[in-house]
Amino acid sequence: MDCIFCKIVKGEIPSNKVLENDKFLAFHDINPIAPVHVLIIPKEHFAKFDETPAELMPELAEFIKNVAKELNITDYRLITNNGSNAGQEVFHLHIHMVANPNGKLLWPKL
Ligand code: IU
Repeated sequence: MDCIFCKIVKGEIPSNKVLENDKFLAFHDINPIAPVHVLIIPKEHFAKFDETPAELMPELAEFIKNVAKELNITDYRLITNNGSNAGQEVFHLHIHMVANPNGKLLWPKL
């Protein structure tokens, strides 16, 4: 499958990794919109949020919390764009984690 995030998972395209386990990967967005902008993805390909099994969500939530710990941030915003009209451009589920460790997060939307 010609999916850029699957290629990142396989290591065929380099990424600036934050955290990884057997099921999930977090890496810095190449085009950050905030001082911290990390993408969190399942290693398995699901095109978007509503195609992702609900059973995966508890583990995904735990992983997201561990990413915040790894980044040493407590305040952050999570966003997933579900579908092109919502702004989704890469069709492999990803959760945006955006934060400003030095103050208020001034970016209202992606
Ligand atoms: P979106 O929710 O699908 O619009 O977000 C896609 C994000 O993936 C966007 O913020 C891009 O900057 C980011 N990205 C990336 O980090 N590395 C890539 O190789 C590609 C996109 I293509």
